[in-house]
Amino acid sequence: MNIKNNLILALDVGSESEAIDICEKVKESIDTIKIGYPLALAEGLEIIKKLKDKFGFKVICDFKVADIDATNEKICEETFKAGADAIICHGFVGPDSVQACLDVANKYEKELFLLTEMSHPGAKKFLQPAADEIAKMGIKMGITNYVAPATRLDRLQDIRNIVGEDAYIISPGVGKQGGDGKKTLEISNAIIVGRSIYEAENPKEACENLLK
Ligand code: U5P
Repeated sequence: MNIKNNLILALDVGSESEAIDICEKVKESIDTIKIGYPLALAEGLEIIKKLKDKFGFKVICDFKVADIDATNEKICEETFKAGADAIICHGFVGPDSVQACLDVANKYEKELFLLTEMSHPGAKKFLQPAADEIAKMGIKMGITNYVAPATRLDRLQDIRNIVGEDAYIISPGVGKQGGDGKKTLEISNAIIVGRSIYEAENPKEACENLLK
């Protein structure tokens, strides 16, 4: 995925009007947004096409898909049908569940991101011990896109070492969660930033400061 300025906006706002307002303010710096449950549950999946049509953005759906294969398939179908360019799935559910997501992404000629280790402190308890194996599974399955944390650069580097330089890694956790954008981009291909942009008094300036 080609992401302008290697910066993805996590648009976790609660309404279409807030979403449009933020997008208007940052559209010069950003061409890729990540939509998760907050906005999708508030406004429905139609919000994907609305934002794509209005701003020409690429949309990554952060639905952290984590069900049995048959259900994952249905979730991915609905998401790509609604216009998503990519979807994020969990890896801990194992290869059959992830393969179902990969098959649907391939069918739509869209992209799948495999979530390895999450960025919050609680991820250390269950997910971190499994994350290297999840990344190895992804490589074995031919997955080229990964999500790995900006909050633990040592772990981000471990995951980079496993998936290799050709893999595309996007990293959440910059700003509010404590991660440093510049250091993260020495390892990752793009950073995901939410609150530090959309909660800022001046989101446009927040974006520009991040890009500096
Ligand atoms: N996100 C994480 N960590 C992960 C995976 C996804 O923070 O391991 C998502 C959050 O759900 C949010 C965004 O949408 O990335 C980070 O937002 P913020 O902390 O910059 O506000």
